[in-house]
Amino acid sequence: MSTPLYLGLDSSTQSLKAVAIDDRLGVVAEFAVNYDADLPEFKTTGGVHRGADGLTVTSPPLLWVAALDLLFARMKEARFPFARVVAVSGSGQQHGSVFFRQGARTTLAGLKATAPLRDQLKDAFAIGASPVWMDSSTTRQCLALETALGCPQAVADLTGSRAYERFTGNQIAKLAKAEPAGYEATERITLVSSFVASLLIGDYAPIDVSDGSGMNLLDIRRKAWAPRALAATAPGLDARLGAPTASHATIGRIHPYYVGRYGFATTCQVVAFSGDNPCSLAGLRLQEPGDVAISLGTSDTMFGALREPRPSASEGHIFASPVDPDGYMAMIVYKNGSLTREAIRDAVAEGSWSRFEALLAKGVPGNGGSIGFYYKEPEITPPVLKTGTHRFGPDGRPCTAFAPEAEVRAVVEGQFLSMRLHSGNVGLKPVQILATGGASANRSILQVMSNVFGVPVFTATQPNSAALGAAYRALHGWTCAAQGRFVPFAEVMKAAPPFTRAAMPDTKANAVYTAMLPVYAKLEKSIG
Ligand code: XUL
Repeated sequence: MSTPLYLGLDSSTQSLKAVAIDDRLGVVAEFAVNYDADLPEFKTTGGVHRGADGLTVTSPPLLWVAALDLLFARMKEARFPFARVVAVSGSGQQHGSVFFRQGARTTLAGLKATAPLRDQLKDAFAIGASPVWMDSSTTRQCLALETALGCPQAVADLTGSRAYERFTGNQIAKLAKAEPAGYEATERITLVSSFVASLLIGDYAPIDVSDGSGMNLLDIRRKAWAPRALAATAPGLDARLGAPTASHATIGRIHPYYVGRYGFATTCQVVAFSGDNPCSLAGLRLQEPGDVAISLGTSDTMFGALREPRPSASEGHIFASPVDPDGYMAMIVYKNGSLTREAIRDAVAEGSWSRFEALLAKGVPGNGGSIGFYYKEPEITPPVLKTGTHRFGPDGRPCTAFAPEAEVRAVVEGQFLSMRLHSGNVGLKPVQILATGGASANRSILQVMSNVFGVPVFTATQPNSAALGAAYRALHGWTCAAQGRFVPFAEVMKAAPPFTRAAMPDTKANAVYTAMLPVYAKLEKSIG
């Protein structure tokens, strides 16, 4: 008999991807649909529509519906063996929401394989424009939630994050007021993740606790909706959200629509979908506290597994873990990542990475006491609205310029010192770091990372970590269901290939950074 396959979908901002793995965790197939290019009739740019106010950002949910059929059609054309898929799970861009109209549940249940999903679901939405994570139009609602619960830290203590504009509760609060008829007609609100899961099972799929932590509505300790947050958000919300589920739960079998149209097996299980960041945590196999990833991309992100939640009003987010019902994950996002490093490279290293590395090698760990803060973009961590560069000499006094080698070292060291400082504040204590994203190809940058944190740094080469994580989670959920118990994620991941070691810490350099950290923290405060 042919071996079983596990399918992971990733409904991201710009595309829908699929990654299939076998039971030895090898990737056997990858497919993608790009929204702008492949479904131009929805007229999206980067998968979204931007409002005239510059703050509102939405996507049509019917686009995500059409993309699912297109993706499966492409897979069918390529003779993808749907019949071998024993479990599917998925990832969705976090925070986005879909408003199903009354009666949509019946429509979902009655899907017919003879017509495309988009024809059958065109009237299923009470609100036609789904807010997505890029939306920042809900500052008023955020303030209202923080006032209702007491203060930003009180919201963080309860829900894992202070009130953020993109978080779903605040988006719902806005729409309930702005589109009362639409809200009134709404039977179920899903996240993007549980929306795609709903399409697959032909029923309203529950929101999993991990993606649900990005709503400012979930009590992250009880892993249930927080009544006080619901009450401060919109009337009748509890019934519209349905009960949240554990992330590894099997939520149903695939609907006959997919059996008839694409050849899935009737027994194919659907495991709860989750958010893209939680799925990336799974894709990078970060399951033990101390397992941390740093993604060096356009914006830098640091996330990792945690035992105890320690939410902060000014630093990042705490989500329930997607792979461990007793665990948590922390995520810290930086706006100034690669673009800022590149700006320094262009300014002092003639636009060349090898020149940049040579300059970095010229200096010493700790930069002789010179410290720089480079806010090319308004920064998220710590919150700094005013862009600009702040340089401090070894005496702690501001200075206007550094020599090229000090400038290069200051930007790299500063970014990692900031990560060490702020991740420490939310309880992340790296034991090892997995570096991903474009800039992780740069060995000298990884060496500084290793020295600042004092831990080994590894690299992961598999792109699409969210889709891969969804496939891993399909296998994990399926294994738990098959064994009738919670099987630790690590046990299921045993066959995965090891990551490549890229840097080992230099103890002396690490001691220099440890001594530098309080100085860095003080200077950061002075400019914030
Ligand atoms: C996380 C966030 C984004 C989205 C889209 O809080 O807003 O990372 O998940 O990728």
